[in-house]
Amino acid sequence: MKLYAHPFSSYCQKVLIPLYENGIAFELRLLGEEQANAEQAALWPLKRMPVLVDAGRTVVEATIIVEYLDLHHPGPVRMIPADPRAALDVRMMDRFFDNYVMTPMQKIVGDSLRAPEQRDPFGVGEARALLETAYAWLDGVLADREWAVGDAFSLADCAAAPSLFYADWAHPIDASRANVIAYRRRLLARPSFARAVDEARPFRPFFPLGAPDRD
Ligand SMILES: N[C@@H](CCC(=O)N[C@@H](CS)C(=O)NCC(=O)O)C(=O)O
Repeated sequence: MKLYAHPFSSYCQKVLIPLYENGIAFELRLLGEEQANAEQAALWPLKRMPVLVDAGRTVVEATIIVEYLDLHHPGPVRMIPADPRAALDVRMMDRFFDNYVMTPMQKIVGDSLRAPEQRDPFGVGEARALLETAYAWLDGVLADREWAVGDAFSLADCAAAPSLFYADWAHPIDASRANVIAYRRRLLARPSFARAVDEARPFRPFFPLGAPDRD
């Protein structure tokens, strides 16, 4: 199994978590290297990472890769609950983290990489407002939960970990959102995510907004 990825990428970390949770062996094809880039472009012209190749099959989109791993390489930690009703809750929270935390976080980070005359302050303002609303909603949801959906770690937490990790760097979570802050801390303490974060440490100087001296 080959994973085209970069350790500092949030969507790549999302799939590294289940790989590490279940000790699944894979070869990392490090994007940024010329040969790996060329292979990825041939596999997936949209050139988004991560891309998984397994048994001759190309799998794209982080959520689908996590689902694929759960189906074809199941381990002790199941990312999709067996109960379809619980699975629906997990998929709903996965959509929440991708659409309302990861996307606005990427907007803020991406905008800071643009030339000053190409920046989009209106769009960044919208992204910041969306993150505020997302943090507020999530704070209520997490009042009685250890993980994103109940007591079991799942796909939703794979989405939550890198999105909240970087969102807090791009648009800090206010101290009043104590449940979100505590959840982010629990995610950072989870060995699979802690490993992904550690492997990405050498790349922190490349964070365009300046990585804070913590985490
Ligand atoms: N919807 C995709 C998003 C993947 C994505 O945005 N990946 C970023 C890195 S975190 C990327 O490939 N960026 C390179 C680019 O935009 O050219 C997924 O869930 O896998």
